Amino acid sequence: MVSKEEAEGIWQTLAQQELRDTPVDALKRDYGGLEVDPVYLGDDGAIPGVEPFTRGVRATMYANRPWTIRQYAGFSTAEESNRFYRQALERGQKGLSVAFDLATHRGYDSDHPRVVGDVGKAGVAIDSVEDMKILFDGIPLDEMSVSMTMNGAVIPVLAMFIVAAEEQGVSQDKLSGTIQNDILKEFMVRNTYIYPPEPSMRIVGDIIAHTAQHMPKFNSISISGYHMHEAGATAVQELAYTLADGMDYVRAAQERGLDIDKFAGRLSFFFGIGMNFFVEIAKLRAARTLWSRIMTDLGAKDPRSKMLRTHCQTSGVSLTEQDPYNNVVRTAFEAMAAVLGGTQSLHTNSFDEAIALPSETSSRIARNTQLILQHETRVTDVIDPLGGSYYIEALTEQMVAQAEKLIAEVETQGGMTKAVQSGEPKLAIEKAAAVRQAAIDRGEEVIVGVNRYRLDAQEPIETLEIDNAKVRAAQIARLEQLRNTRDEARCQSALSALREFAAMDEGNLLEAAIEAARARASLGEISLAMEDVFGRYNATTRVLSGVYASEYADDPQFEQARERIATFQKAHRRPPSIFVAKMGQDGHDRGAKVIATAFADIGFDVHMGQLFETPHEVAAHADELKVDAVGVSSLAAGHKTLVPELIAALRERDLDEVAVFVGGVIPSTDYDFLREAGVSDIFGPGTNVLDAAFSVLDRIEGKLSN
Ligand code: SCD
Repeated sequence: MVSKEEAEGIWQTLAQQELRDTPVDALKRDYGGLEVDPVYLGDDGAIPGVEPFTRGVRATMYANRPWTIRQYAGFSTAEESNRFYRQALERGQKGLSVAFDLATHRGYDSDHPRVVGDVGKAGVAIDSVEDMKILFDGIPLDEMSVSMTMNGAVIPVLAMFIVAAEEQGVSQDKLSGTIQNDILKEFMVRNTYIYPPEPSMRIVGDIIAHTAQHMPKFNSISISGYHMHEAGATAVQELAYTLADGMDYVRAAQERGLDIDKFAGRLSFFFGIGMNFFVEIAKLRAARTLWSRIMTDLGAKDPRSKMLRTHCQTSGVSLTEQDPYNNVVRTAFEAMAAVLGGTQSLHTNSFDEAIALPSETSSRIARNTQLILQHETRVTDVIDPLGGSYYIEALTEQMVAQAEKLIAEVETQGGMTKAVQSGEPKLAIEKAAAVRQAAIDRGEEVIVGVNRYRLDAQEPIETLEIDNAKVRAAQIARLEQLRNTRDEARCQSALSALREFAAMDEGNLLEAAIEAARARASLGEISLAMEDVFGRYNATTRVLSGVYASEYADDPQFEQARERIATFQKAHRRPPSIFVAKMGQDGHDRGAKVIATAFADIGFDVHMGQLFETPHEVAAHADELKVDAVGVSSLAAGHKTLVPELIAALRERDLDEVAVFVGGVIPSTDYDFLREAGVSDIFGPGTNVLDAAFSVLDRIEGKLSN
């Protein structure tokens, strides 16, 4: 153990290296006579910038360079998104983070029939390198670091980014940024996979190998707990499963013969930050501590290989539709936790995200939340200000110990690639989500404006709406032009080469795709060339049972719901039945799973559909299963296209008596539209599950008695 004086010396040396020509003393602050040092050290040997990096990955942290304000954004067309990015950069944002639409995520061009409701919604539509060039027009890619949230169609997207930069005159070795490229968590929670787990892991490896050799400033992966957090994982689950994912990626790269110290310095992380303030701070500290240990065990020698550098995003699920301005406050506290936890980069959610896509005003407030933290609160002056707090240190230690235990469990299953195939981590997260939902519904966990202090009436707020039919038409026109003007023979031969690489299990898929992107192959074509060999993955949907019932044992309202089901059963000689559907490319299934689990426990006959179905497929299931109701869960803004199509498809089959319900992220301004289209009831975020169950029962009984 180093003494306090020795720690001081070590820190001074490191800090001076980071500060280069600026003297360390320049970091001291004087708050009107109160003298403040940049760091406070104890005799526990914990030093910022020193392994295991519990107190931060840099000695000087924000005192020298604040975290990157990196707002995740993208919508509609490349032109629209480019305009938005340029404006955000002028107004204080520091790095870019591209949100792609779900069609792009799942490897479909905008003209594909399965993506009619998804184009340009929840992200920007990118079909080819031409779109990618427009997206970054006027943004120098040798200066701006760009994060791209892409996992499924990661090969065509990264290839197109590299080619767009190349045609901007920027070679790939100069590119800085991050590609998410974290497929394991997609199988666990986010669901934007394309291929089965094994070829998907090969793709991850190909990207790590390529970037390690050709793109030294580019982070090859963003190992993400955020989506687990959003799916309802506990902090320990998020921490453990994320690090376990990281271990599998490291081993996959090592198995290809890569030297750990050649690629590990460019692995990065991504965590969600929720409302449990100190737990979230401790989570980041525990993550750094554990990763450093894990990497040492995996053979890393270079300290940079052992640094857990992370992006954070404030929690989407903590936002409420009710009394939405409360979300500004929630986001500010979460952002503060991310910063006190030592994040490298941060996205703050817009307050209207539980309702719709962020508007210009809400985006500005979200960005300003970080600017205020950086410029007004002085939290950047002192490095790891909570280090040494009895509480924080104890929480950190406890989280390290619990996460270690969970990681060991995954390891006994043979690592995360195997564990995700068994479905165990996914079920564990779903169970945690159901338990939490029950605690909220019972009022044990207070959500201000939702289950307490609720407003009598709420003013609608301005929201952003995308005319996706217009975006789709523009994309289709550009695709046609691309296909009519390219050198078809060159394009087809590049695609054949890619297909062959995939089939032979050798050669780097990214390198083959770069050539295809240069030859103007579209995203869908590049993706399909690999799908021809790997196939498209269909996950089997499993629904938990018993969790909700055990949380609700003896609850009078729950009992009342069960009694009504029993009465229904007596009258109709069967329970009421519901088909829970996910349509389009929206893979967020937490809400759908919570409803399916809870309704089954109440006594409904619940059928859970597969992900990514078309309205016609859902109508066919409803017909076959003879259900009383269809519950649609929509979180990616496709509801105005997909729900009317579903109702039309049900009518075509003479299923007018089937009641349709919609839940998820639905702006209240769309409620009338949906009701007029024939929807029986709409359940926004924060709806009490039992209230929803009563409404569904009322409508079903109403329809049956007509
Ligand atoms: C930093 N630097 C310092 C320093 N601090 N140098 C001296 N002193 C200090 N105190 C240096 C770093 O070493 C680095 O240089 C450079 O400054 C930039 O700092 P950084 O810390 O690396 O920051 P950044 O470039 O922003 O990178 C942060 C990550 C990166 C490493 C975390 O991976 C990243 O930006 N990730 C963002 C991921 C993202 O946006 N995801 C969105 C996901 P060198 O590089 O030379 O060392 C959205 C999503 O999924 C939404 C949900 C959904 O869609 O479902």
